[in-house]
Amino acid sequence: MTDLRRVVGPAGEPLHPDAVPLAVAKALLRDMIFLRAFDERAVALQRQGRIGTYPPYRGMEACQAGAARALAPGDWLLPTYRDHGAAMIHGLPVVEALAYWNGRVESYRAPEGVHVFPPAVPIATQIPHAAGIGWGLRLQRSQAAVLCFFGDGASSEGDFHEGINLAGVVRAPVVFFCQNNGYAISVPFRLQTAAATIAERAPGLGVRGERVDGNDALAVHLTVTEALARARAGEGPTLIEAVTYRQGPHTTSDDPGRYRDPEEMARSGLGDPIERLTAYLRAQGAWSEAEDEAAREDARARIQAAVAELEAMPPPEPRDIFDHVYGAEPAWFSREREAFLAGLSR
Ligand SMILES: Cc1ncc(C[n+]2csc(CCOP(=O)(O)OP(=O)(O)O)c2C)c(N)n1
Ligand SMILES: [Mg+2]
Repeated sequence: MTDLRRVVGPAGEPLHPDAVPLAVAKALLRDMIFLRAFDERAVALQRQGRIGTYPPYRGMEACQAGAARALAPGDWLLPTYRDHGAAMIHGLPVVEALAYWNGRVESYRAPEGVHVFPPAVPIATQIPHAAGIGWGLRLQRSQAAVLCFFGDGASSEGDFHEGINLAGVVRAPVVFFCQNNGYAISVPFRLQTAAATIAERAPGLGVRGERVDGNDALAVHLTVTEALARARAGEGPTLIEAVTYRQGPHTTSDDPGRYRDPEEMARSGLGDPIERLTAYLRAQGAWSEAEDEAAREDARARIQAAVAELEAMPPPEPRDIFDHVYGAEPAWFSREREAFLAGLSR
């Protein structure tokens, strides 16, 4: 189970050129160009003090776009803090992704009609949630499915085993999508588990396991599309391990230079997901310089508009930090709010 499914070779060579239509491949490349531009801009905004701490997904765009583009609009996406790329592909407005990392409570819930859960910051808690959501959808005889993102670090949590095991028992229509990006903050994968892969846990949990090259957007897209189809057909969940590489720091507060060899990415043999798909399409005469420039320009304009919208928002109210903590507020909590507000006006 250590083999990686691939459609595009590490240098962009077409291994299975008929597996995904060219139009889909081009749309995925446009998505990834947008996601990379967003990530770069968000890091710059953090450095300029215009948003808060930010976790970059640089290098993981094939996972985020390839998987999220496999969803139907009515399907549910459960992202982590690093998966706002996938969330934007599934319809989260760009300004909401920025606002979240600016600490705006308004953005802690996706707008009506956007089937994206709030990002899970506690590791792996979204895995049992996904099992429960999937089970509920199955009981309702819904055609919707669930795509649950998590990292390699999450695979060591109890919630990973409990959630996937239950989903298997009730045949919940869930795709458990693990982005194995090599690290959990500074912990390398070799110290995460003595198992060679994450996918090999699947049989023990009673579900199907797949292992895919996570820097190959077409292979990711195919693998997730097939898993979603099985989920909808009542064939139960799939655990997918997408092998990728976190090119940047854990967050903008981290310095990977303290624990990681800069040559390691080259040694991984995964290459860069955008360069790979670009080379693949170029080799087939399907991606011109003009198309590349147009995709970059479109991304710049969308991001610019979102930044302008973010910065036109009125400043947050200090009292907002007390909102959404309790459904039914205990008296001491209300008193704490009053004392806090009285302190502000002194
Ligand atoms: C329950 C819990 N324990 C610890 C943490 C601290 N923490 C934040 S990110 C992280 C690493 C997660 O690694 P991984 O699952 O591989 O995701 P990645 O950051 O690589 O996307 C940890 C341990 C947390 N957020 N939640
Ligand atoms: Mg990780």
